[in-house]
Amino acid sequence: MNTKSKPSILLLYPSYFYHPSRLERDELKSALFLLGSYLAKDYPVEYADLEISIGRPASGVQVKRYARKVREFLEKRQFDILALSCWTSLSYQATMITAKIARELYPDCLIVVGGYHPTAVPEDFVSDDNLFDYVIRREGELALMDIVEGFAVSGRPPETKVVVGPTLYPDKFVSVHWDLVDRFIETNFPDGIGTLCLYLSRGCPFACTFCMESLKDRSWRPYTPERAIEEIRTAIEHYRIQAIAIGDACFGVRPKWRKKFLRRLIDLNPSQWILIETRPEYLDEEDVEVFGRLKTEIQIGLESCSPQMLRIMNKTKQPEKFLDDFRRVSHLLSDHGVIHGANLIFNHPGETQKTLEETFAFIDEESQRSNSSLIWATHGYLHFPGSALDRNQAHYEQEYGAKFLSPGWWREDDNPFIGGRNVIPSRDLSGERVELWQRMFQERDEQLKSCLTPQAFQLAANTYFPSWRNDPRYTGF
Ligand code: B12
Ligand code: SF4
Repeated sequence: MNTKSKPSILLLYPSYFYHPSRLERDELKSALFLLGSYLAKDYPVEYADLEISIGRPASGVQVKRYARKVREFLEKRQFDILALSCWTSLSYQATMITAKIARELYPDCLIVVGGYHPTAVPEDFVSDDNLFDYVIRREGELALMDIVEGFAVSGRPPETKVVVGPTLYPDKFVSVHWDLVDRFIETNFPDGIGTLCLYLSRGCPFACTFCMESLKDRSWRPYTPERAIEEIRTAIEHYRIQAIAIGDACFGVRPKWRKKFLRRLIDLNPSQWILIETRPEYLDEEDVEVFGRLKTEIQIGLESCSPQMLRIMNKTKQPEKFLDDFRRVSHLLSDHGVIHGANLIFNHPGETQKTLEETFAFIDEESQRSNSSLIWATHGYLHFPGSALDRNQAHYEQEYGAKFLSPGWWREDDNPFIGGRNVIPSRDLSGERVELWQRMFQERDEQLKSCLTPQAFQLAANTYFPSWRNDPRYTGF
């Protein structure tokens, strides 16, 4: 039995492998420092992020070097509980390597894992050698606190326990405990943080087929608008930050909440950029006017402009209205000079040439407008275990001829970004035609550039389209 009544916890994000280097690193892993903030009021906690301190290995040799560095890192630490965040399935390889090294070095320590991947596939962490002591599904705060509190009495359980973390309600939401990350930031980001992601609410009432969010509690649970503003204010005061991203799964679901929050945001008048991702039906003219008065960038999870695909994705039951709402909001945002992105997922199972043509017809119509602030952000479909689509794979295979060519891709030693995308969306888009959407998008390069305002063009070149930096209209970062 362990005698420690105040066990120390090492909260660790293990990194992920083969991540495309053009994508920026998240300087602070918000879910992890929220978990840490919850525990730090009662227990000694260290926050660590190996993506930042070691890096993202991108070859077999680099993975070996990564493992060596993890060992050196862990050898220098003292902790009773190692809490690993396998936040996305893409971190599975790094999580397993880190857990194995920790177990070798510290056979008696408690190893806990949580995040979206353990929520979806808990059995990936259950093995005969009981490498992990606890696998926490869904939200982690209450479950982890329970484990930490029980550690003195229970020590390591005889075999791996899978625990469903209870939902955290707003009366238990904690504020960021900045002491937890102060040293980390000073060491790794002496010039300040580019973007800090804050969560002002939890839960999303929707259940899109490709998204993992619906595996957690779907009830929408916000801070009060007053407290939400307080979180932003403290973050801004605490660090030199260029942008605050509101990372909510579904921002501003209740109009009354949204209005109050946005009015208070105007009063706060932050000089930093405020980045918000939401759905088109959750924005109206009044909201857009507020955005126009602040430095805001809005991301809209549109996913497709084909009504049929929106239905297949379960994005909405009324796709025509959804697209109309988007068009209306996008025009308002452009009229107020607010830069906004529309996120699109191409090649979701069920995609065909016809649905691609529908999407591009919509894009063509929108790019007829001049002085637009709308940037199209495109992504190829990435297949995540545990999503509704994954659970109903057979339906997509039979109905559309979809093929999932790398089952269990996250467990392989190869590049998970390739394995996860190794999906044939339909009988119509197999073979070389899998890349049809990229060709169709590329053909529109000039038209997509020329409809933008100079500001939107610069931002698009800096963030999404590196090749646009060779364009004479580009003036630099
Ligand atoms: C905000 C967000 C981001 C932000 C993250 C900002 C930041 N600095 O942390 C940004 C935009 C940068 C981002 C990036 C990416 N994201 Co993202 N993101 C989200 C989003 C929208 C919201 C997450 C949320 O609600 N968090 C609120 C907090 C409170 O909840 P939480 O994160 O789930 O954390 C709780 C639990 O997971 C658990 N937990 C987490 N870690 C641990 C560890 C332990 C020990 C324990 C006990 C518990 C535990 O406890 C936490 C607190 O309750 C989700 C979902 C969505 N709607 O799209 C996707 C989502 C998480 N993202 C996803 C992906 C794939 C990515 C990227 C890989 C995209 C890419 N191609 O680059 C990157 C990876 C970034 C990284 N470093 O790992 C996927 C993950 C799917 C999967 N199974 O892997 C999601 C689920 C979207 C989807 N497709 O379904 N993302
Ligand atoms: S994609 Fe957005 S709207 Fe759909 S379930 Fe996920 S968080 Fe909710």
